[in-house]
Amino acid sequence: MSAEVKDIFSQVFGREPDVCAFAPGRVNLIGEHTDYNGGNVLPCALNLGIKGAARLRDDKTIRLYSANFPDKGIAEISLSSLLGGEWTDYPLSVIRTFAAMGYVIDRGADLVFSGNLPDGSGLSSSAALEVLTGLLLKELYGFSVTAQELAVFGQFAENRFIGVNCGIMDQFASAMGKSGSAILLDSATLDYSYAPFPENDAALVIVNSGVKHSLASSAYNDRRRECETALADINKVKKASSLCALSVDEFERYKDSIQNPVCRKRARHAVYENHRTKQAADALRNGDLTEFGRLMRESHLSLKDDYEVSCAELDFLAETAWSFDGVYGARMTGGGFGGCTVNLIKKDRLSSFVGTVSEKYRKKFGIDAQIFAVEISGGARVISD
Ligand code: GAF
Repeated sequence: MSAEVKDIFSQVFGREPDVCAFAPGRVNLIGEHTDYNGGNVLPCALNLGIKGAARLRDDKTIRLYSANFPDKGIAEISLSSLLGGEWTDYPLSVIRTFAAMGYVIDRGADLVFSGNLPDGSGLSSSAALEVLTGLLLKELYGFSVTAQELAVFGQFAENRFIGVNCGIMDQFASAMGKSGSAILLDSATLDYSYAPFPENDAALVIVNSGVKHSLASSAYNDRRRECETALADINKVKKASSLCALSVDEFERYKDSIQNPVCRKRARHAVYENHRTKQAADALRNGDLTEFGRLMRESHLSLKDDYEVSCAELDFLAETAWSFDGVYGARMTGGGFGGCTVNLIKKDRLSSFVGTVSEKYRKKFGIDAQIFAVEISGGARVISD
């Protein structure tokens, strides 16, 4: 975000915006593929994300511009259609969601976006764009909407209009993040609490593998289906509202009712990962980073072996981190099949870690990994520029 979004808006639309806002991307510390299984997640909002600026119009036209896709120019869409294409589907889906929820949008608007999340890195640029659009609409039209509702609307937009069957984690982290803290969210109830991150003791480091395998979205939906099949089988012998409503002991008792061994593995990941996530939140609150790191490693191995959403690049990055003196823990983060690893590192080992991992990764895959320490930011908010 080199130029401020307010200036970009003025350059593009020749007028000052009425409102500017920011919505962060997220990194998930632990609790992967649990949010659509009724389980817990532990993400953090990042200091990286998307800024937006908006102004009401007197007609019924929506105009959208992204500084990240300048070649696409300004998209102009009528309020009566709200159909776009490519990146514009995200903000338009959120407008459609507000309409579906009964909010009256009868005047057009100009909106500009500018983000600094690395492309295709799995740090939730889509969720940030959805939450940001929701916040801009709230401010522009004076809607009474809570931050939590912005998350729910973002997920609704993605599920209903974009067609991605994601859980609530990414939108919730973007809307509800708290500076310096991870969020422990129970996706079944939306109960949440914050767990302070020990910023004095550890650096939170993201390594972007630079790969995104094409399997990612189809495999995501496959995993959801496999978990649903596992739950249906379990329910023949034990009533459970979701896989993560089962304790580890209950799962072990009833797991043989899951007919398909692949579905059984998927369910095992969900149940154990949910358990690990609660343990990890306790470890974080107790300042036990060694235990936290152990759980991160178990999480990665479970995602690799039981859930099968890792890939050679992520495994290599995680294994390289595990063998590095000064790393508490490391794991793939997000949906998988590429994207990033998240690493918890002793602060004084950061520069040596960057050098070692870059060199080894380049040697093995011929790719320059992007490695950056991040700060944990607050959730979506109105900004001055
Ligand atoms: C993606 C989804 F959008 C989230 O809801 C979550 O399921 C995650 O993959 C896996 O934990 O980011």
